[in-house]
Amino acid sequence: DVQQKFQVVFVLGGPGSGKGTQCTRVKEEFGYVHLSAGDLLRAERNSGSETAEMINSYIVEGKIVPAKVTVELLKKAMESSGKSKFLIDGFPRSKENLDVFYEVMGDTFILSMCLVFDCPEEVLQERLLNRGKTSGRSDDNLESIKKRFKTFHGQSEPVINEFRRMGKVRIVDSSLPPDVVYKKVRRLFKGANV
Ligand code: UP5
Ligand code: MG
Repeated sequence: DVQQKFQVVFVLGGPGSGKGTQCTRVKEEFGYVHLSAGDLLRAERNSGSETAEMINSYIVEGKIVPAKVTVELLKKAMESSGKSKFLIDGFPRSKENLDVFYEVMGDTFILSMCLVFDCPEEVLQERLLNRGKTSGRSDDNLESIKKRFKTFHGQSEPVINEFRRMGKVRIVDSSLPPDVVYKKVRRLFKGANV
């Protein structure tokens, strides 16, 4: 029964493309639960669990944490929320991520759409370096940023292409100011009837 399944929107796009910023607004207006895979991983790292050090080394290197770890965190967060509509931000960012998600979640979810933010790399780099002055994020430095871009092109873009073939992708230009970007985003959520 459709009613009882999780409704999932995957939110993808390059590092600094505005996934978190836009998800916050969608959450407020449309009542979704916002789950940032990166935030969940950073929280897990900070918890000092046995995987903490491993997670941190992947993040600093801009590499993708083994899917099992991320999917378990997402699954736990989805189940414990008691809610049914989710924005999954920054995931899946590799074929392995996607495969393991399907494996673990089975047919408990329906993919509503995959929202993709598109923005030139120079703009992203400037945003991230700027944020790095205050964010405290261990990957907001030029060296890590370059590695994040490389991983995005090599591993995440192929997944976006797969969603495109499935007819699930909605692309939004996120180089414009946040308010302008959100005007386009909200139209997708109104239209998608999700
Ligand atoms: N900003 C936002 N929108 C703007 C706009 N329209 N105009 C001007 N400025 C704008 O925004 C980034 C910055 O830009 C902010 O300062 C913002 O004010 C400004 P934000 O909304 O934070 O963008 P976002 O796309 O969320 O950027 P983020 O840095 O979070 O993206 P990443 O994809 O790089 O980071 P994430 O947290 O998803 O992942 C980090 C790492 O975790 C990965 O590199 C990887 O190592 C690991 N990871 C996994 O291994 N697996 C996962 O599934 C997920 C993460
Ligand atoms: Mg983010």
